[in-house]
Amino acid sequence: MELSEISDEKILENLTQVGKLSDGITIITGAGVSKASGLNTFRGKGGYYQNHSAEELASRSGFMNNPKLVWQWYRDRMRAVFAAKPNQTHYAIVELENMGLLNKIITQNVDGLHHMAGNSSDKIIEMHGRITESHCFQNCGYRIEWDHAPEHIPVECKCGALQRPSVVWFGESLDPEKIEQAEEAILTTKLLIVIGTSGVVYPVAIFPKYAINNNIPVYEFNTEKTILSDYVTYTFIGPAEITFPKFVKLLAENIK
Ligand code: BV8
Ligand code: ZN
Repeated sequence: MELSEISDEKILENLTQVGKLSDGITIITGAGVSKASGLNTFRGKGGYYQNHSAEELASRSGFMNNPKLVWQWYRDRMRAVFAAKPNQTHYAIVELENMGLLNKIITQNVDGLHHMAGNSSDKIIEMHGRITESHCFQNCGYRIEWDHAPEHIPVECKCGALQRPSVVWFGESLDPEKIEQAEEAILTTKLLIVIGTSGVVYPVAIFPKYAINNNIPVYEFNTEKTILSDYVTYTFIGPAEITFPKFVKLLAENIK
């Protein structure tokens, strides 16, 4: 439903004494948050996975099978990330932190735009790593922090093996510490907000269900309904860069 279709009272009813939400809002972000910064999404119309399957592009077997194809994909994305700037959704999340309402951001995005927008690093859990870093595919220990996209691909490691992007691929486990931090954030939050994610990738896809099962209100911001929409408290349909700043403004006006 449109943000405008719901009365302010209704939107705020789950947020009794908004002022008491201090550090009480946890946010899960996905690729839809960075769309307005010129970065593509993975699924749906025009998404990255339209021409090549996720396994071909974002798995160890896909990399071993065709490292050049995978590095081509990551190099294109790195070029776009280095040119990208945060958008109104990122800045509205910084505003939430400045208002003392932000618990954590659990992001699936690897573009670093939450940091660039100005959120504190200790508020950001990058569940799937960072696209601007790479490390040795054979784990020799050599890592690269990139400030530009690589010219020559596939990128070779000093040890003679290949470098690989420091992101989490399908079939790879996430950093257990990050999972623990995220679970802790969900269970201590008073409101979970899910922005710009199709909600299909685990383990992050579990967290909204955790919240629902623990009677924590979940507000979703997306341009369309998702697999989560039937479970969440409200789904605000529209581009998050428009709808989410409006929501934050409503909160700011109601902080007691
Ligand atoms: C793991 C690399 C343990 C990083 C990616 C069967 C059942 C359940 C689970 C599994 C299963 N089989 C396998 C699994 C596990 C698997 C999984 O979840 N598979 C799913 C797909 C079935 N998960 C894993 O393997 C994870 N590891 O579980 O470890 C393990 C170990 C061994 C074996 C099994 C398990 C690892 C997951 C890491 C995936 N990495 N890519 C990179 O290159 O970035 S996938 C990719 O999807 C990205 O990581 C991305 O972060 C993630 C989520 O995508 P979204 O962010 O949601 O983006 P998407 O395009 O899908 O959606 C965008 C949304 O935005 C849309 O809804 C759109 O409407 C909306 N939108 C667009 N514009 C806007 C907008 N919204 C608002 N405003 C706008 N303007
Ligand atoms: Zn190496």
